[in-house]
Amino acid sequence: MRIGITCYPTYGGSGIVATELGMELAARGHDIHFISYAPPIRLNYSNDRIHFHEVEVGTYPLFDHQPYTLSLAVKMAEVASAAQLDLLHVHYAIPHSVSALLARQMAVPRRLPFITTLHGTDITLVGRDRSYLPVTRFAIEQSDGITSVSEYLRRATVETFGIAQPIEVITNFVNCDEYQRVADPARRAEWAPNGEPILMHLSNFRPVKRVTDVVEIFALVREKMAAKLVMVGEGPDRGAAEWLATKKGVGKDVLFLGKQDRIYEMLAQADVFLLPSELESFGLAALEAMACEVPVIATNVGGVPEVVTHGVDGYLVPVGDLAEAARYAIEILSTPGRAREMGQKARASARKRYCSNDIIPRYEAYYRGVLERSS
Ligand code: GMT
Repeated sequence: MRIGITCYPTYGGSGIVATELGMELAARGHDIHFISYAPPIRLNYSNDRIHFHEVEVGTYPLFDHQPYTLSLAVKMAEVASAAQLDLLHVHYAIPHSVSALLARQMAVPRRLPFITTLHGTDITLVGRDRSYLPVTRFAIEQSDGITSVSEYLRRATVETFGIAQPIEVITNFVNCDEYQRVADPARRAEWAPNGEPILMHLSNFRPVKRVTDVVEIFALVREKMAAKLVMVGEGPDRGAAEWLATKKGVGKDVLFLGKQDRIYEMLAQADVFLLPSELESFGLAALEAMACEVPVIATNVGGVPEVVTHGVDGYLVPVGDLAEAARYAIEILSTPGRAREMGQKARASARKRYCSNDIIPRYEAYYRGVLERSS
């Protein structure tokens, strides 16, 4: 198939899922055309079936805000025609599904079906904003196919938007060959020179991630035992987290690495992964940690309970319950063999349900169904 994929190219779960999906599809022989304003962060061009088309947004003094939605629609229609795309697959409804809807109409008489994959905040936060809700609902309803990354998000979409069309749950996935526990003693020694256990967090440091909670939890752990915290990622709340680490007196035990490539190499060195988010429709970073045999302590929100099984491969706590999260971290880290045992169960669970080898064929089958229905 020839597939156009649109996503946010920046540091965020939806862009990462879209990029990994495109690369996996290319490896399976499909031609993939990414259409966005910049190359997605995890994209590599090792396969010549991968193409990138930049959306250029013209500037004009009249515009305070450039109309990206329109430029994207035009580029989608152009690429669809030039590359003879079979379908468009947009990740994150706002505004991508609106652009795809316009592109489909511009492509007439060619049929250009589009699929919208819902990722989370496009429904749970941004999509609820009344300045976006009606147009987002309209574009989702007009989609030729709708998927969501968790059962929770499917339900939330039906409740918030009253969507009547079927929504297929195709979960997020991880490449189980890349994401493995490969020890890197040199890196561990660099982060934890005295053999301290390593707690880790990975996100885009947006308010919804509650990264200051990560630091608070770590400070409680540090009251009881030696440990290090490795913070991977970048975003608006990084400064607040750094300041809090210093204020709590644990600054020298917290490393902020910023954006990183090959994050599986880092996750594989962690002993506990912390994800105390306000909300997660899925929690991709938790899954990536699990595949690397890292037990996860996360908040009991959204789709996270579909991924992490409390007491088996991690622990779930109420949002803001820092003491409970710290208690679980201390239990895991101070009980001999506990981190390894839970970590192995975490990987087993990830392998059983979320390996890309099993999930990508579900997307392929879904595409085929949409094409059959649209012909
Ligand atoms: O988490 C973010 O802030 C980014 C956001 C996105 O759309 O880029 O992530 C959402 O999509 C991810 C991939 O499907 C999910 O794993 C995240 O749980 C979801 N984030 C939220 O629901 C807050």
